[in-house]
Amino acid sequence: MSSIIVSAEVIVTSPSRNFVTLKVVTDDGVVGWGDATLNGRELAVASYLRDHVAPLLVGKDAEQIEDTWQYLYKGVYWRRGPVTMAAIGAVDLALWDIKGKMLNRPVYQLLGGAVRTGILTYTHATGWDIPELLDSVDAKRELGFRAVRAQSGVPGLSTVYGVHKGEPEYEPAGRGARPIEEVWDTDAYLNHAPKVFNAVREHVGPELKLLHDAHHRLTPIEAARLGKDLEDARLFWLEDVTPAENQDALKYVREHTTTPLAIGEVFNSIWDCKDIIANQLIDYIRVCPMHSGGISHTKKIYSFAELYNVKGGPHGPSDVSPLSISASLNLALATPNFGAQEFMGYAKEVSDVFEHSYTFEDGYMHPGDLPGLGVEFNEEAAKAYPYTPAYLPVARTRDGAMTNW
Ligand code: KDG
Ligand code: MG
Repeated sequence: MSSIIVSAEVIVTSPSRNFVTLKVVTDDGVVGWGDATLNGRELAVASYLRDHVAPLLVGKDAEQIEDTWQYLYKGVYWRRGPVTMAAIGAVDLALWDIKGKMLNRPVYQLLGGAVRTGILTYTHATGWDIPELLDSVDAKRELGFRAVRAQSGVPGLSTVYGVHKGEPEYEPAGRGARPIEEVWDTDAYLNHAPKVFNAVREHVGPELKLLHDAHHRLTPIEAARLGKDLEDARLFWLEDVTPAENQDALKYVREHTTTPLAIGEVFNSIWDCKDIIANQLIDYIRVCPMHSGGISHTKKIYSFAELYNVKGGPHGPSDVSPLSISASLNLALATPNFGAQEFMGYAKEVSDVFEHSYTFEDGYMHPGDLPGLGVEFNEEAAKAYPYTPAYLPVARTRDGAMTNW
């Protein structure tokens, strides 16, 4: 069987939100799909792939996944960064999809086979006030989730990351030519969050795994205080307590709290997280396989993390496509040091365009047993949803200064 790449095409579509998809075809007609969605900067990755990567792929052997990875990483000279690594990630996903289809095996079998029967999965609960949040947590438990991320409104703020505005699923990116501006108040948040989590823990009892995302907004000492104040609620993890670029910041947080820490959804490579892993400053590494160079590179990050008792806890927002979710699940199923997969779910139109084989049952996801990644992109259905500009919000403190959203 021959596997020479004859075409690589980029498709941007917007079934409820924007997704960038890479289609790679071999001379034997095997089609591999990769996700390349970078929320709010979709067209940058689309151009990178279309203008600079696709022409290099044509003529290469699709079976040489690692060599292609090295070619695109080392060959670019300008290494790393979200755009480059998402583009390499998309190629990597497509090539694993092709290899699985050629060998008639799901990707997790090619990664060493399953080490567990299912993947613990958490989803999001949101509420403007505590009663609304408790209802939302109950609704997620009724769906079967054993792990739930809770985000609540903050008194005095009219918008808060993670709290929805009426739509069934939380979607922060707003369609339009400019990002919306939000106001943020750290003191109000820090005063309120412990009350929220004490109420949630009291309501759900000891077993439900609870998570929370501080979304990069705190200084190290504020983060340490939050970690301490949430200890009674026994979180599964507290996420992104400080901005991720400063890996040393977590040293101060770690010294003050036993609340488990997770970070890394904005990391793109092992170089971004090697120190916090080796210094055991986190418990879960949040890299999304597509954003961090694909299955091939994320597997290396997980293996490195295994040495230090750090587990995978990948980013799985609705702003990466089901192809990324499936890649993540295939890798998770074959990874011994794995914690939990994030899964927000999608609007109905997304499933029309991305036909997927992964399943959720009783708190656990499974990638399914179709050959490859188990997700087929429906090109006809996608045509009904043209790209629409959309941006993540930006945030300012009460005095008008820009802050982290
Ligand atoms: O595009 C940005 C979102 O993916 C991010 O805000 C979601 O923090 C997030 C999470 O943990 O899902
Ligand atoms: Mg997050």
